[in-house]
Amino acid sequence: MKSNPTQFIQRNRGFTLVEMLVVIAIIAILVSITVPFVARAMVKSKVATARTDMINLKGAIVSYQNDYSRFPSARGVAPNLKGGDLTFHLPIGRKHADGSPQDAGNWPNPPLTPDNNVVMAILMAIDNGANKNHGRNPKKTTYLTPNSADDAFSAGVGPNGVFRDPFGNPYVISVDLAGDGNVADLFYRETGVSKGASIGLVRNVDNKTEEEYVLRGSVMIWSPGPDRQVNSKAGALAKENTDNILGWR
Ligand SMILES: [Ca+2]
Ligand SMILES: [Ca+2]
Repeated sequence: MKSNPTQFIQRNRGFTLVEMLVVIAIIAILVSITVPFVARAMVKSKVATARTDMINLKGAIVSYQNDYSRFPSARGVAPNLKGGDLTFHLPIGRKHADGSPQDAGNWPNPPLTPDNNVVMAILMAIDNGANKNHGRNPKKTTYLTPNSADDAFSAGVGPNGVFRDPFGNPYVISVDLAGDGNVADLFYRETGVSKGASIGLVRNVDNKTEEEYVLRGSVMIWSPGPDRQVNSKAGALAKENTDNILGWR
């Protein structure tokens, strides 16, 4: 059977310029819808990873405490909270590896806190720093095996032993060094941060001299979240603190 020459020409004429433009426009619209969705999903996934890290890290600290009847800290370390508790790696007064400040509130005379690599060396049974000669973990028990990172920006334990979340924030850790069943964190204890904010903290009624907010428990772990910043002059649920990732919530 012979084919009709007119039909043949019509079937193979290709796309017109207008048809091509319509297709391109549709693809552009689909991409513009999809990209923010994918970006949000990626942030959500990183937050979930940070939460898992915090659960594992807290579990490791509690296991260490059960074995050694102390928290993983340097020998004879002084508490950096008046109530006797200890915070590691407070972002206040610190900068990220790229030089960007971690506190948008610019707290004057920020308190000094040890890096979280003290805790990590002990929990990972690494012969270094506070755990030199395995002094703080003589049984050499490995309590935690996090991923390692090649730089000071990526998720995992970096070259200097600091444990960071998927946004590049070092995990902030506070422990109930005083052993009174409440743990205070140098940032979240602050009235200006936690008063009136529903973030699972309670006023410490044992502190008669000043108002402070604490967690009932022994360990607090948190991170500044996707924006990689905190604001020491804002409430816990405001400004740069809104996206902070709180391991106890
Ligand atoms: Ca305490
Ligand atoms: Ca934040």
